[in-house]
Amino acid sequence: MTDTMTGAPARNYVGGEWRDSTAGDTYEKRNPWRPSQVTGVYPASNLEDARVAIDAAREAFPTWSALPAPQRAVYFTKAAAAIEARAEQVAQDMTAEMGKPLREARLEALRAATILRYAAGDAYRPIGEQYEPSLADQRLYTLRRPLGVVGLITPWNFPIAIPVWKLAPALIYGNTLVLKLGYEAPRTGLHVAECFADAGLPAGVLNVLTGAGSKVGAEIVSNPGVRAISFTGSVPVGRSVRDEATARDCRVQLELGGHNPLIVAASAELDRAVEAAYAGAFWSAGQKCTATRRILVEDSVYDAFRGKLLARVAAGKVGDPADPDVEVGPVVNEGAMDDILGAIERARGEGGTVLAGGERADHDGYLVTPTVFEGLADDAELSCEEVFGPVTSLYRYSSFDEALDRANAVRFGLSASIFTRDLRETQRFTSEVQAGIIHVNSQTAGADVHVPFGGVKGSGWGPHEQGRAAIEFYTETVTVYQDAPLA
Ligand code: UN1
Repeated sequence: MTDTMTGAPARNYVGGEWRDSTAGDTYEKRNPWRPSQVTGVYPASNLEDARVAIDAAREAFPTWSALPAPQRAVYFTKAAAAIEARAEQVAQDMTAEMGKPLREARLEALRAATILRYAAGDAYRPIGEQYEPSLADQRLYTLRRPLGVVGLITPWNFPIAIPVWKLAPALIYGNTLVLKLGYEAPRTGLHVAECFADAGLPAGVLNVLTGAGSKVGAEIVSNPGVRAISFTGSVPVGRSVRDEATARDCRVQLELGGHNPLIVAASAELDRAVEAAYAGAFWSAGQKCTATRRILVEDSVYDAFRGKLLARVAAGKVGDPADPDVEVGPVVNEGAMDDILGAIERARGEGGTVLAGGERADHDGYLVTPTVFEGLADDAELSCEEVFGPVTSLYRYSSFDEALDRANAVRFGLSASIFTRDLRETQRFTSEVQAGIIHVNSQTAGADVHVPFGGVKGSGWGPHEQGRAAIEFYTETVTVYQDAPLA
């Protein structure tokens, strides 16, 4: 096994050891901005690797779950400090392996440390409720207990924030786990394993595997030792994980796609709305499930907004994601680029007009230029299906009711945003828009670490993630009737 660009081990972390895949298979990861550059060679883990990792987690569970939570938290604060100390390296590795612009990668690396610090605090929060007993000399209460071994299947697009926002609550409540990293961003996630290893986390509590979801994921889904699975990724894979795992009574949580609307009302602060539209649609090259896919603009300000947005796109800094000024870099790989370019072509065929972008940049990197469509019908593919790239569309509306109906007319419901100064519109939007994450006068993407995150309708399944919501998924509640002995 070779080492990564940064010299850190490129191995699985299982049972407290750095291990190659049992079969010795590897895969090469390349830089999406410089496809000839190999950023690392990683274990192509298989079913057996997943089995060994699950067994290690099972073995570690009794001791870890018996440890008082405040003692578990000590590892979190140490790991958080370790991530902060190497945040710049994490960010640079993230940029090199999956193309997220460095300015966003830096924030994400620090976000991971903040999540760990928040979760450490959960060690001191209640894990049950006390009730009035119906009988004398009785104590009646609930307790939240860990589940056992949990499986985390994570994507490449937030390669440190999402693994950490799943593993932090899982571990603080006393579970042990197997974490499958996104195929396209193994190095970034391995930093987390190294930071916990440096913190002295007991062996087997956290097991981290690289490789393809079709192998590692399949074992996590079918292995009876795994009590719960949290998955973030595509709709078809998520559904098959859910269907297979729930059939064996495994608990499942899914975070899937979105088709997130941004409404710009006549009273909006247009310049702020333009900034939010640009950031929401194009940062991380639109590869966020919270990205802005549709921009609905009220008639009277449509032309003004359109002009300002196109000027902002023209002024945007697009190119090498390692340049800290660059706002939009490449998409993750060639296949993703081809899919996006294919969707753009189909949208043209459906009568859409490209106002900006719409093509591959003149560079070896997999860069699709920030693309704005106009004139697409509400039932066009781009108006309702998630195309995971820097592509958004403008729509004109004439009444608030119409905007809300059209915003809601997709199968997804992850995030939604409105720019308005009108309190009635704000109140109706927050009550009626079908989305789990609602923004007023801010962009559709982004997630604070201490509040719930998750969608409604086709965007998710099971309890939401993060903040106090996470306890729902990673614990089970038992009710205790505790009667005192008679003598
Ligand atoms: C964010 O908007 O900062 O995969 C987080 C995704 C989401 C996370 C979005 N699950 O894009």
